[in-house]
Amino acid sequence: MKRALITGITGQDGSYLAELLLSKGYEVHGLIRRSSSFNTTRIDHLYVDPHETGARLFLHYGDLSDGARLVTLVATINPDEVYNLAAQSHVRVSFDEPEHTGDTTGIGSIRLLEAVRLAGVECRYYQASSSEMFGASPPPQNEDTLFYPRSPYGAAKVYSYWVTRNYREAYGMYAVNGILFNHESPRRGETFVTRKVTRAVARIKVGSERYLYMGNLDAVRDWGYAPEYVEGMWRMLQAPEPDDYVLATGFAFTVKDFLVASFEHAGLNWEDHVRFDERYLRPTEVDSLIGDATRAQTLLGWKATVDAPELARIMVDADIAALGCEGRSWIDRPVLPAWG
Ligand code: NDP
Ligand code: GDR
Repeated sequence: MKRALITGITGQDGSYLAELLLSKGYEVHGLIRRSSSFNTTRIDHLYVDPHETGARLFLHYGDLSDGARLVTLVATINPDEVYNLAAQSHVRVSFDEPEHTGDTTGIGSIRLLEAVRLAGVECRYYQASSSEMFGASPPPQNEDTLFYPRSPYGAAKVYSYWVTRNYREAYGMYAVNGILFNHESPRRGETFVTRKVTRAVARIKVGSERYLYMGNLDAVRDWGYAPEYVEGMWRMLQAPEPDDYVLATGFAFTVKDFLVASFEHAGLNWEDHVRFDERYLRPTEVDSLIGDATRAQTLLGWKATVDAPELARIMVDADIAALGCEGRSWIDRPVLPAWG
């Protein structure tokens, strides 16, 4: 049985990746942060009491800021695959907390790489790199596009990208960067733009909210569907040789396009409800990200199939369905459609 360690298992991608690896028969170990309230809602439905026979998901307290803990965990778990998904992942927040973002999203990666090296474990390592590294470089962006980050988050991800490549070259580690463009789902964090919109649409639809306050509606993004992207992560670690890959749909939509699609799907007129608030602007914006995933398609056979308008429909439907169950855990909720 293969063993995987996932940092960031309580996040959007971590939860889908854990599901995928469990379905493939892996034993899955996840790093979770100690929190004063429960932070495992996205994975509660996967959890089996470890006292029961057949449990294959195990959670361990730890933090990317604690290097010694990472060494102990990697040495004890002895994983075949390590997926480093943990990060302070919000671009706007990285301007408010630049030092913390650098420590987690940047230095955190080298702590984990060092843990793998010091523990002497033979494993394959995945680094969650980001299209935000391209920043101001014009689209379409691929693996050869110059990095020009526009936020402390983007700069921290560039650092993580290069240390991952450096450990591959310096120590012969099987270490890869997945350069993923925006990917969303009903499990997306509530303060990222797509989920903020679809959650507000649901609330406006049932009359519990009237206005949605937004920042820059002109930004162009290449939005895909998260479950397809975690499949791409796994494929990267199954390739014969380590390499870096872009995952993207190749299609461009503005924030306004996503707004319109979401409101229309719920039978609402967006102009009646959307207001501007400069608080959501960023000191430097990334204007346009459109990915070229040819390498992943050619070498991994990976291709995105869900585009932004379909994503908007999936997420609006899920948020409307979830409104009836607020305050209840994933496991108690009525069964959602397959994508839920
Ligand atoms: P989320 O913000 O949903 O999840 C982030 C995860 O990291 C959470 O599990 C969080 O724990 C954990 N985490 C944060 N700080 C620490 C820390 N100091 N130590 C340990 N764990 C920590 O992100 P996504 O799932 O959307 O993204 C996964 C990764 O992929 C991130 O690295 C992100 O930057 C990157 N990425 C995401 C893209 C996207 O469109 N979603 C695109 C490209 C890259 P907790 O639940 O306790 O907060
Ligand atoms: P992004 O995602 O910055 O691309 O990073 P986000 O959804 O936060 O913003 C996308 C675009 O929407 C504009 N925008 C707003 N954004 C937010 N959050 N809230 C608003 O009210 C709002 N109004 C307009 C933003 O200015 C931006 O242009 C995501 C994260 O998941 C990163 O971790 C990941 O690396 C990148 O995607 C690829």
